[in-house]
Amino acid sequence: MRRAICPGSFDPLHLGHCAVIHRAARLFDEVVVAVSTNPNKTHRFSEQTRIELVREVFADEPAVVVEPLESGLIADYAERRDAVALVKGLRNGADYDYELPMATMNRSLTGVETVFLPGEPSLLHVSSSLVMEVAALGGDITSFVPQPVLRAVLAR
Ligand code: COD
Repeated sequence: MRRAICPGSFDPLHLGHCAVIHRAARLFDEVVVAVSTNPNKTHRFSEQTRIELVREVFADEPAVVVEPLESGLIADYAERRDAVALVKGLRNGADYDYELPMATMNRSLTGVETVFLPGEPSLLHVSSSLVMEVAALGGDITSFVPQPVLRAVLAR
């Protein structure tokens, strides 16, 4: 079984993330969506809520499992989970410049590969922070987030 890990904070999950996860699920037998919590960062949604939202959105995709990203090196986590690859979505050159050294470092640490998927062209401008800003200022975010996330954002 070829397992991949899609790591992210998903704070909250948006359609740009979803497209990457769906495509990863077609490339690998199992995709672990690993939801990270950075203790030095204030997250908008609790880890539990972020995990539940991803689970709800991918409930019909048996190849997608969702769990918290354990603290420590992501390369070690991938090795513990017996994953052959990390999957990252790329929006632009800045994402690539940021991700490339991490990908190379992770491969030299434990041999885990990183697979980059170019983001969906119509969703390259979508980020969790912009979605939340647009919503906070009264804008319509229905074309950027899945329904369960829309409900959660509007309930805040
Ligand atoms: N289209 C396509 N992809 C997108 C889009 C979009 N519109 N928006 C975001 N993405 C991608 C991101 O590029 C990322 O790959 C993924 O989706 C998740 O995004 P976020 O914003 O939820 O997650 P981040 O950026 O907060 O990242 C959290 C990680 C845990 C992935 C990150 O902190 C990380 O890689 N940490 C590694 C820690 C480590 O082991 N360090 C040592 C490295 S050598």
